Amino acid sequence: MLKLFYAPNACSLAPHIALEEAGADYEAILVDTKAGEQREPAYLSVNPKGRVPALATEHGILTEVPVLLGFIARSFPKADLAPADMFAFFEMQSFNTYLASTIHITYAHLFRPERYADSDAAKAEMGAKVAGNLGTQFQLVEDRFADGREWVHGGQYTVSDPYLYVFTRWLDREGAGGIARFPKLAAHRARMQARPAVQKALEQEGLAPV
Ligand SMILES: N[C@@H](CCC(=O)N[C@@H](CS)C(=O)NCC(=O)O)C(=O)O
Repeated sequence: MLKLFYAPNACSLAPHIALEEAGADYEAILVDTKAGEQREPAYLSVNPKGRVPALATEHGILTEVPVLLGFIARSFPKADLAPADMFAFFEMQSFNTYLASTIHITYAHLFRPERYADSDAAKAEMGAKVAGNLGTQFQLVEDRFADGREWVHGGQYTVSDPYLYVFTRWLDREGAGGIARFPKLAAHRARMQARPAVQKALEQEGLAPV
């Protein structure tokens, strides 16, 4: 059985939702990142990077959200969570990688400033840039929806949608700038929260819709 190592409201919520959408048989294992469990030997033996998520599969352990999402989509083809066309599949991977390598890292400057700076002044300066940088980065995503599409890649719901949902949830956090400036992303977030799979994953993580 698949095992997903997750922390509530972390980026691991994306594969958590994807597993629900896929109807997968899986176990969700809580890693208490607030208590530092991700840096303890037991979890480091699962993921030496000391981060969630990790997905234990019959082949071995996978890490990195875009990889988990691609794996889930390919493992449960009947759920139709990724485009069948090869080029469209890699366009989806491109979008997911942008979220991981750019938008997630911008948030890290706000939530984990100690990773990048020591002095309070430097941390504050970095944090003050986050809402503006997220503004530029999310605007590119908002623009995709200008044609009236329902989901990130058009009419097909894919694993990019739960991944985007995680990061639009975080826009409500202090210093992130809010979602009001992105009406189409706000509508996408509401559509996501109407899905039973999303509601189930939120409930399992002890989270409320936003
Ligand atoms: N590049 C990784 C990032 C994973 C990551 O940073 N996870 C965060 C939660 S969203 C985490 O485990 N934070 C705990 C920590 O930094 O100690 C991925 O996309 O999976």
